Amino acid sequence: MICDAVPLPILGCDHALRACSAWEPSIAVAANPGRPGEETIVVAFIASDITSRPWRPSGRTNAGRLERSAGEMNGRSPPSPEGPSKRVSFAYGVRPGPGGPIRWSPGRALAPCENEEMVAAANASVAAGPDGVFYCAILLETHPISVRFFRSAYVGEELVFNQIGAHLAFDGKPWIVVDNSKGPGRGTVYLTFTHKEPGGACPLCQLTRSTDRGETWLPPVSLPYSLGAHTRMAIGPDSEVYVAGHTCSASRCPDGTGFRVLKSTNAYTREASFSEMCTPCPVSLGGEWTGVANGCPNGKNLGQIWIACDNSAGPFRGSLSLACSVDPPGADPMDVMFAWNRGDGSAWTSPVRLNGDNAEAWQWFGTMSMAPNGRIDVVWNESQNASCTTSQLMYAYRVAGKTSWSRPATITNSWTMGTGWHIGGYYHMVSDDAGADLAIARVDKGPCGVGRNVYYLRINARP
Ligand SMILES: [Ca+2]
Ligand SMILES: [Ca+2]
Repeated sequence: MICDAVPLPILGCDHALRACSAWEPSIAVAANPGRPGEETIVVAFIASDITSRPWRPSGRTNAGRLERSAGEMNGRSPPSPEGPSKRVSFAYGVRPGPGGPIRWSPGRALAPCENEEMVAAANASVAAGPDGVFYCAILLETHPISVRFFRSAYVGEELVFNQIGAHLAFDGKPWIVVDNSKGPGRGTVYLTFTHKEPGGACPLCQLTRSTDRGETWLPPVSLPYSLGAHTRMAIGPDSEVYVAGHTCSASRCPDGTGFRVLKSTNAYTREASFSEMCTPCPVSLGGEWTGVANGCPNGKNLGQIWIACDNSAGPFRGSLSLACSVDPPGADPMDVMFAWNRGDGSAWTSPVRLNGDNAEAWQWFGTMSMAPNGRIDVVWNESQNASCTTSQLMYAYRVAGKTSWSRPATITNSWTMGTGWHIGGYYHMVSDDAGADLAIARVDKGPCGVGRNVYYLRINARP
């Protein structure tokens, strides 16, 4: 089973600039309300109009950290004198019906754009609402760092994003989801972000939400624990909101380290309150979350936690699933692990390893999504050699109503990562009952030579 990886068209602000490289994609899919049966797929990503600057390992520091090369900006550093090195752009595809051929179009860059201040944009998060409208949140590396929020509209045949409201004074990677359930919070847009006090060691996770499609935002709620910049959310069938994350290192945070899951039944109201959803706490995924890997295989980020809630009418309705690439005990540096909870307050299952591994290989960028019928899809990059320079994409699934997993399948050919490259912090996948839409980045030959490029893949579920 090898999927075709479709390179996505990338344009700059004025439809004239061709971006040289793109990475860290986010994907969303929605039915087109005006055209029955037709779907729109949006992939937003970081793009650069200049040649990619790979990450450069600076040697083994005691923290294993990597420093960026001169052309790449640290999150709080001023823009480089050559102008913005990064912007957020998008591409969109129209699928006429299930299984139909997708017609891709380049979208205009969202930010920064022509005649704007010289800032860089990073970390796009895109999601679709029940009315077929897409939302996109973007971290802007201004001073101070802020978030912009965009809403889609069709202008003639072209899909565009328009900025809604003022810059949000948030200073960490945003992630958004929309409540597509039939519960009382349907249509609410949720946004998590991290906030770090000046001089503070520990990033705090906050959540805000909009009940008017991004026009206004309710006051942010500070979430318990020091969940870092890698939180993800899931919506339950009755508009419950779940937030999964990982507390930062035990030495820096009073809460200790580990995976946490929080639940709110009233997050769409001003009274939003969250409680723990973990028995025991923290939740075990059979290893440690690892953010830094000494340049192997992806510069620094190796993935993050994903959470999904079963919204099907099946026997597992309301159940929760967690998946993440973690470092298991022993010499093996990374596996993709999964744990499951019935959503009724009972204990999480023991973690399950989804990959096979006879060679202590890296299974990184573990990415999970759940179909409306309850099927769970997980993909990951699997390195095939100790130097981590070559990876291929793997896929496993759990059919609705079952607790056993498929054997892993290879779904792309190998690609060479190369030393020093960084393709962002995650992949992103959206599942439907017939398969999954997946956006990835990898390093290969692009319009300006070897660099980072984004691709779309369709995974068809086994009947
Ligand atoms: Ca290990
Ligand atoms: Ca492994």
